[in-house]
Amino acid sequence: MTEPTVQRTLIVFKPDAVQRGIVGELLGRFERRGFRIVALRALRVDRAMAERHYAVHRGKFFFPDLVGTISASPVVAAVLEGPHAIAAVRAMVGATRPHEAAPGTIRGDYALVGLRNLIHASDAPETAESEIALWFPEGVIEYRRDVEKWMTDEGAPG
Ligand code: FUP
Repeated sequence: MTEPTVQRTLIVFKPDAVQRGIVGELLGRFERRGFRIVALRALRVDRAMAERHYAVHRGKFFFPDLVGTISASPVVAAVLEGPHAIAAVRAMVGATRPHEAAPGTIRGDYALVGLRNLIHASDAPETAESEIALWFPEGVIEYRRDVEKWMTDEGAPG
C-alpha cells in the first residue's frame, strides 16, 4: 500500500476541559487512535495570544467572547502526529456546535453548547503549520514508537 500522508495538527484543550478535569481522558482518545504526541504544554493564554490564534475571526460578533473564553483559565495544548492527522482529529472533535456534534465525537459525548466546546483542532495544513508555530515556537520533537508497525501499514503484508 502507498504510505498515507503523515501530518501534524494542533489541539488545544480549552479552559472548560481543564476546569472539568477531563484533559487526560480526552488526550487518551487521540493516543488510543494511534497519534503520537510530539509536543505538549500547559499555559495561560493572554489576550494578545488569543487574538492571534483567532485572527481569522477578528471582526465577527463572537470574537470578543472567543478571546475572553480561551484566556479565562489555563489551557493544555498539544501537537499530534500521524496519518491524515488534520482531518482525522477534526472528525474525532466533532461539529463546532456541540448540540449538533455526533455521538462518539468528543463534543458529541462531552459538550452541549457553543463556547463550551472543550477543544480546538487545526482545520487545514496551512492553519496547522501557523498554529503549531504560534503555540510551540520552540518546535516539536521527532520520534517513532516500536508499536508503529502494528498501527500503520508499515510491515503489514500487501
Ligand atoms: P471549530 O474549528 O469547530 O472550533 O470552529 P471555528 O474555528 O469555526 O470556531 C471557533 C470557535 O468560535 C468555536 F469554538 C465556537 C465559536 N463560534 C461561535 O461562537 N459562533 C459561531 O458562529 C462560530 C464559531
